[in-house]
Amino acid sequence: MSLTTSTHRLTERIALLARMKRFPAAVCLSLVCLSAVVYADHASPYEWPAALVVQADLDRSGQLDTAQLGVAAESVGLLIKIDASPLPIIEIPIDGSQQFGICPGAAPSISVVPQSEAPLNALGETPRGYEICPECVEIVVSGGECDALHFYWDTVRNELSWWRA
Ligand SMILES: [Ca+2]
Repeated sequence: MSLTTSTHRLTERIALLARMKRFPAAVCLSLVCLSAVVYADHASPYEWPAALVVQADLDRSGQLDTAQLGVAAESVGLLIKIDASPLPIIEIPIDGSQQFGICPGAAPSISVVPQSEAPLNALGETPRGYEICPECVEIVVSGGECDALHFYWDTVRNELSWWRA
């Protein structure tokens, strides 16, 4: 199975799971963590603009982490390095019909924002392992008119997770 095919199937699986109501979003991301392929630099389909890099201490380890957005024709790739160790690239379709996707129509963007009561207000519950503290920040990936995807450090499972409104 090629890298592209493998990743594409994974993306489809994530999208399917994400469409299932009440299915915890974090489970989808766990699948990403378990199954996704880390691209070697030479095999990556993405371009990595220098403007789409942010730094923050996501896991509050005391060491800065990096989040970088790669851009391709039909998807973006989110590469997060926790304390300089890269996690598998998370493929995010540029497709407004998919729950785990961003919309076309505006350049994809990435930013760092404080964690807040936003998920509680939007979802009616606080995602697992989501904390609000002076140092708690999350990564926001957005594009077009869709609600943004928020990636945060799940302090219960000690792994990256995500939510969206
Ligand atoms: Ca860190």
